Amino acid sequence: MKPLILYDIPSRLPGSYWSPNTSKPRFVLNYKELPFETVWVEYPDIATVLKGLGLAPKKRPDGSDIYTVPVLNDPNTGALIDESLEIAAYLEKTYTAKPIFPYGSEMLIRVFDSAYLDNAHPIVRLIYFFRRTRSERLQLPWEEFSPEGPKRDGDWAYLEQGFNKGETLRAKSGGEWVMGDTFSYADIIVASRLFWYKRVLKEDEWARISSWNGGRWAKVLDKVQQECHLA
Ligand SMILES: N[C@@H](CCC(=O)N[C@@H](CS)C(=O)NCC(=O)O)C(=O)O
Repeated sequence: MKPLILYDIPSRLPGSYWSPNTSKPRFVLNYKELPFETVWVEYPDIATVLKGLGLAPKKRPDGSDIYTVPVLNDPNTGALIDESLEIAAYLEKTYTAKPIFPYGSEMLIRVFDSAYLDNAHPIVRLIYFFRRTRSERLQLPWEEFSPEGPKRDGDWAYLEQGFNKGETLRAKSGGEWVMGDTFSYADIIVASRLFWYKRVLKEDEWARISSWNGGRWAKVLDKVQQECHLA
């Protein structure tokens, strides 16, 4: 079997990867024990590289073109896929061992993919740190993103509320995973966002998140990383 190719964004952190969207297929590839290589694409080069692969652009809400990673190329089948959820679905259909949509759960997990993040992990300004692109997109000067003081305190409170909602939901699963006793892609969705916080926030900021809900979140991330052989 030829190694699959994952397009991801590099960083200077150990191990390089950090993005929540690209870490989802990375977790799946590792969970399914599929061989793969990474092509690192710097953020400002994403459009050029993906256009070069022959991918069609998607549209931003304002109608302008956007190209996003992750993208997966499978040289064994010729498939070239973007969107983390579609990559997960492709990998599940093509490489059936170690299912990530167990018991016919693909439809439910597709709904969970956006619903959980909207509810339990609101996007907060304090994590938006891509100076140029995010400033342009949100039409906010960088200095006004999350300045220290009442504005940042409000962002933290908003984030904590989201985690509290996540904890209320989690307590209903009846087991250690989202699907009770069965690991699934839903756990990867939860972990990829936690992984992002851990990677991009300052150490004391991640410690603050880790302390919420009885110290739950660092453990959740740890368990998923272990399940995916990434710990
Ligand atoms: N819905 C997409 C979102 C992917 C996404 O937003 N990727 C970001 C990196 S984390 C990106 O490539 N952004 C390019 C840009 O904003 O120009 C997925 O799940 O794959």
